[in-house]
Formats: sequence, structure tokens, C-alpha cells
Amino acid sequence: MRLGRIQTQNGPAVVRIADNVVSQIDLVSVGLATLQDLLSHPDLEKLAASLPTIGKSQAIDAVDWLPPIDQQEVWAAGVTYKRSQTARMEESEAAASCYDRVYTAARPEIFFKATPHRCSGHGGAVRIRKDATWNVPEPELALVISRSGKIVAYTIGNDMSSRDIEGDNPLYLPQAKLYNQCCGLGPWVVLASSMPERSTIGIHLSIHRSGVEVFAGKTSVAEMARKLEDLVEWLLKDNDMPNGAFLLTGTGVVPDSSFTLAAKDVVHITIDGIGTLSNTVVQG
Ligand code: DO4
Ligand code: MG
Repeated sequence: MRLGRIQTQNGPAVVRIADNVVSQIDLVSVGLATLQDLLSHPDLEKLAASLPTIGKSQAIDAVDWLPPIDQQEVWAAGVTYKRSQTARMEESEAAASCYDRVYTAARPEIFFKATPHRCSGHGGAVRIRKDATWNVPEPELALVISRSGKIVAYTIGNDMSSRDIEGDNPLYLPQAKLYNQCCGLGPWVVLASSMPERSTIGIHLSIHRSGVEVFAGKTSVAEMARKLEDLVEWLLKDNDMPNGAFLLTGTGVVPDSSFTLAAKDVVHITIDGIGTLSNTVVQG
């Protein structure tokens, strides 16, 4: 079961996606207002399947996708894959031992990534900071966490990152990670019951420049050094999420050090069982 948000002439609407057809669903009939409300409802799976549709259905590629977020905070875990540990140790002489230690430490790295207005949906733009020279997308499985702290769904996250800023000094991490249009999310969320078995989920990154693929890489959730539930447990220690949250779970794909994103590049992230999130890069 897939649920999402689209832009319509009357404003944002919540939709259900079946095969390649998108239908607006009637939340008001059950006293709900937003996708976030539905995602935290105790009867989410049943309601999502049974809510009546409103208006005409549309083809999947004919709608204007919004990120599937309302008021949730977006957090991210880091150095959860070996590839992220080695890439970070290369980029930062000063902090190499921090990345090395956090990869095996009991406490994971978890940082605040974005507010809803900094997130872009499928087809939207993701940004390179004006003051950054070395930038990459980070393709990550994103957990959708309900108000009560349960993983209720999954989506795709793009943790846009400025490697020169982070590499210069680890204290600059918030500036390397959090700025306008720093996070791609979507295209929709897939409810937990509809996801494939975790160890079989592949994550693929493809970057196109002037129509030509300039980078391709892949990993698998099986390569992750942490359990998803442990990441959620650490995130929620003395840290309430009254609206629920999104948690990006770290990247296992980092292009070689010679690669940097450029304005107009198109970033495609595909995660098995979810779909493909595509965003165009902007700068300045
Ligand atoms: O330590 C910096 C951030 C790591 C990160 O974002 C990742 O591993 O995905
Ligand atoms: Mg990341």
C-alpha cells in the first residue's frame, strides 16, 4: 500500500497509489486532516485500504508530487555503512578517528537533518550551497515513524551533503547538511506490511548530466551495520516526536573523491519495494 501527497488546483491532497493509478482519498470522513494524521492512526493499515476515494484518478506520471511530510521533523543517522566510514575518514584528516569510532560504538551518530519546508518531493529541486565546492547526494532508506514511535512506513531520502564543509571541521556538520532544499523525500510512503524483507532491499543511485549517466552505484540494506529498530530507539531517547518523524538511515553509496555534483544534474535514487525519487540539482 502506497500513500502520498500531491498538489492539486485546490491545494495539497492525500492520495493512495495502486498499480500506476493515483486516487485522492477522503480523510475528512474519518475525522482526519493530513497524511501525518493517517500515518499515526492505530488502524493505519485498515484505514489506508478502505478509505473512499474522491474525484477522478490520475496516472502516476501526470501528478505534481509533494514530499510525503506534514509537520514531522527529519533526522538522519550517519556512518551506518562501511563505505560511509571510509569516505568520511578520507575527507577529514582532523576527524578521521571520530568516524572510525562511531561506526562501531554502541551510540549511533544521529543528527537533525531538515524541517518540512527544506524538503523537496519527487520532481522537485535539491540544492548545492553557494559556499560549497564538493557536494554529493546520499541515497538513504527513510523510516516513517508514528507519534507513538513505531516504524509504520518507508520512503526514499536524499541527504544532500557538502563534503568540503563537513571535511574541513566536524563542527560544521549542521551547515554541511541543513540548508534550503537540503533533503529529497518521496515519491510516496510504502506501508510497513507492503515492504519486501529488509535484507533483500537494494538501494541504487544514478546521476545524470546533460542526459548522460556520470555516476552509478548501489548498496543493500543488508550492508547496514545497525538495526533499524535500534536507530529509532536511540532517536527517541528523551526526545519526543509529537508529530512523528522521518529518520534517514545513512548512506552506503559515496562517489569517489574526484566526483562533485553540478547544477542541473539529475539525481535518481531507486529503492526496491518503494520506487524512484528523482530531483534536479540547483545552486545559487
Ligand atoms: O558523519 C557525517 C554524516 C554521515 C552521513 O550522513 C551518512 O553516513 O549517511
Ligand atoms: Mg547521510
